[in-house]
Amino acid sequence: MDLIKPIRSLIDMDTGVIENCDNIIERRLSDMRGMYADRETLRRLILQEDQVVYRVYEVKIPEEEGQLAYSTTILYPGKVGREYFMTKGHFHLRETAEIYFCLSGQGYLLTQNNQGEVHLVQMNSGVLGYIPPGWGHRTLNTGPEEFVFLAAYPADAGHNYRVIEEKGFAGIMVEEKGHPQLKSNPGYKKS
Ligand code: PAN
Ligand code: ZN
Repeated sequence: MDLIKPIRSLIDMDTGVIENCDNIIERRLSDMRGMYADRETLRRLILQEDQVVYRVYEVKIPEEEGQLAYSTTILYPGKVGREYFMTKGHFHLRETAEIYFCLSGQGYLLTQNNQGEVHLVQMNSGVLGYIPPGWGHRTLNTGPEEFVFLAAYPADAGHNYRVIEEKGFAGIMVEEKGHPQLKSNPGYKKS
């Protein structure tokens, strides 16, 4: 294992910005093609303005056993049709757990296991969501402000985006009469 020195990370609880982070990932609407049921609205929104849906601030930690990686995610408010702005979502390559700790805003942690069983965790400031090994995960911003959370996971967990890109999530979150509702995804491809 690399012997690295202890690290001090200063995180702004409102904006999620990690001072002196090593990397910022930016995902725009055009990175979310195929992930929303309302494809036509997504296409129109991309043409209008290819908005940033979320940013991830990362601190560089060696991707090896024993190390703990962490990052913040800032998920902006918005919708594509009736579906809320969300992260792409992924499974980890190794069956490892992860925690999400909400710093500000409100949203949901949507998880799914290999049998297609879906579980929702409602998130607001102070809520910690525990993702057990084997559960795919994505987050959704259902509030009017930025939804900000800290994630921590084994640094050698690896990320698999392909399963969700190809099959989708079994559940989708849509606005109905002003409230978020979990619905089954008509486009979900069971294996
Ligand atoms: C998180 C996510 C982050 C962005 O740090 O990577 O919220 O979501 P996507 O990776 O699905 O685009 C995490 O779960 N890391 O393992
Ligand atoms: Zn993860």
